Amino acid sequence: MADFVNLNEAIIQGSLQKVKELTQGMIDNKVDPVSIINEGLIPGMGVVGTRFKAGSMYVPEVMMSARAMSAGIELVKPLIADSDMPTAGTVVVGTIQGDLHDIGKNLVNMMLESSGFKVIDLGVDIKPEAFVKAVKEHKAQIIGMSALLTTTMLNMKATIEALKVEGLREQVKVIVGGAPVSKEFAEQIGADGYAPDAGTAADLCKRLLA
Ligand code: B1M
Repeated sequence: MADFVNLNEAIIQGSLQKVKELTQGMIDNKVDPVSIINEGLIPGMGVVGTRFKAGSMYVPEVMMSARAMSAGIELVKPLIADSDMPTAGTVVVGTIQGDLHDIGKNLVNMMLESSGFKVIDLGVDIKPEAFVKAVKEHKAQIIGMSALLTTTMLNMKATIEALKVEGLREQVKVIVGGAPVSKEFAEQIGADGYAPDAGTAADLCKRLLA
C-alpha cells in the first residue's frame, strides 16, 4: 500500500527533498503514476490552498509547497503518456496590458496546476489580441486575467470585447482577480467570475467547468 498520506504531508510542509524521495520510492515500487499525482501530490496541495485561503499559510510557504509538488510531478511525468496526464481543462492566464505585476498571477498558476489544470502562462502586459490568439491556439476553456493597477484594469473589459468581436465569447469562460478587482467590477465588465485569492481561483475554474 503506497504511503500517500506521508506524501500529502511532505507537500504541505513544502519539503522538496522529502517529496522527491517519497515519489521516487513509489515509482521504484511500481505504484501507478497517475495515482501518485491524484492521491499523493494533488490532495496535499489542496490542503495548502484551503489553509492559504483561511490565512493560516502565507505566500512563501505556498510557493515552497508548489515547488515541491512540481518536483514530484517532474519525476512522474515521463512515465505517463500525454493523453493519460490528468487535466481538468486548459486555462490561459496573464496580467493585463499595461500592468507588470506577476506575483499574484504566478500564485494563481500554481494553484491551478496543483488542481490539475493545464496552464498557459502568457506573462505580463498582455494585449487583448494576445489573449484571443492564445485561446484559439490552445483551445482554452478559461481565460484568467490579473490586474494590480486601477489605471489599467479596464483593459480586462477590452479583452472581453475582443473575444466578442472574434465570436469566441460563448466558448470561453473569463475569470478576473487582483487587488483592485471586485465581484462588482467583474459583473460590470461581463466576466464569468471573480476570485479574491489563488485558491478560490482554482475552485472557481473547477465550478465553471463542472
Ligand atoms: Co506595484 N503597485 N507598481 N510594483 N506593487 C502596487 C499594486 C500598489 C498598490 C502600491 C501602492 O501604491 N500602495 C500600486 C497600485 C496603485 C493603484 O493602482 N491603485 C502600485 C504601483 C503604483 C506601481 C507602479 C506604477 C509604481 C511606479 O513605477 N511608480 C509600478 C507599475 C509598473 C507596471 O505594472 N506598469 C509598480 C511596480 C511594481 C514592482 C515592479 C516594483 C513590483 C512588482 C513585482 C512583480 O510583480 N514581479 C511591485 C509590487 C511588488 C507591488 C506591491 C508592493 C505588492 C504586489 C504583490 O505582489 N502582492 C503592491 C502593494 C501591495 O499590494 N501592498 C504594489 C502580493 C500578491 C500575492 O498579491 O497580486 O494581490 P496580489 O494577488 C493575490 C490576489 O489579488 C489574487 O490572488 C493573489 C493571492 O492569492 N489574484 C487573483 C491576483 N491575480 C488574480 C487573478 C485571478 C484571481 C485571483 O484570476 C485570474
